[in-house]
Amino acid sequence: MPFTPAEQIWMNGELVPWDEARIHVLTHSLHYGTGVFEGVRAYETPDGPGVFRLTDHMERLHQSAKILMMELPYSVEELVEAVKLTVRASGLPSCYIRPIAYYGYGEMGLNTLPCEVDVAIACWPWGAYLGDDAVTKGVSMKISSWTRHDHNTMPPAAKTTGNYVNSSLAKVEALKAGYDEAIMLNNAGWVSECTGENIFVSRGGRLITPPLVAGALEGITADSVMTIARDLGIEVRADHLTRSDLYICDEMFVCGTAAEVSAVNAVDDRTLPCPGPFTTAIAAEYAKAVRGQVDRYKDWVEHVG
Ligand code: PPE
Repeated sequence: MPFTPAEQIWMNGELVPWDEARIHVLTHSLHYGTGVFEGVRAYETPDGPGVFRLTDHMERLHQSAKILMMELPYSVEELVEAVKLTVRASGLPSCYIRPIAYYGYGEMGLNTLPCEVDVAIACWPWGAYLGDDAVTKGVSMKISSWTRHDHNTMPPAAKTTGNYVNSSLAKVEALKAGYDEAIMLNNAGWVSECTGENIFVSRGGRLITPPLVAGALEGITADSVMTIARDLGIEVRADHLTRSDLYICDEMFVCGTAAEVSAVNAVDDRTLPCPGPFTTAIAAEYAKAVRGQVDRYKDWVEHVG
């Protein structure tokens, strides 16, 4: 990831120089994948950087921690303030923000209950996640040979670091095979999500996205997209999708904080119309909403002050 770092990273309540934000090699979560994290974006606005749905992201971090029985040492409000401080201190007009909570140094073994919880927040400029052409030309997808983990193995509702082994396996497989991104099916064969995005398809004039029971993360971007779509007069519903539904859909897009709204031009080499009309309209409205340019969505943007 070639990036220009911010000067400082927030660690356990203090801003420390970027190069000094280090952890011990026996950090518990490094060994067992037991960290929880978020991905958030701040956008440039006339009133300074605005963080998109920051409180919702910090609430989800708390929910991930709760599923893991991890006690976060900071409240949602304190984390919101810490993110704002980190972005302000970076001086960056826009950036990607990575809050992470993890079991630190001092204990080993699978019992996490005695472990100290450390929290860090970093930010850096991060461009188009699936490539600069993702909105206009679209990206290609491969149905992964890897199955999405399910609710009784690695709960998808918890954004744990360990969950992303599954995503990395699928992502690397797709890239090595010449595709841009992977789609994962769950154990029952239903479409769940991509390695780092939720999925939407259009068929018969309405948008369909897999339900959370299919193993998708409850995406904050997906929630914003559903609101935007409905406000644009587009019907949206959650329903199970098969891989064939993806091959024959009228259009498809994926969305996430990092990927924003990215069009899909093919699934397993079956070409799709791209970008479709819903994708174009929703991507344009989303791009305005995150920058505080749409009155009805102004509350989604939390300025860093
Ligand atoms: N599913 C997965 C598996 C996922 O990782 C993300 C976000 C989403 C759906 C969309 O969630 P939301 O951001 O709330 O709309 N993926 C994050 C991590 C990307 C990374 O490479 O790291 C992100 O987009 O920040």
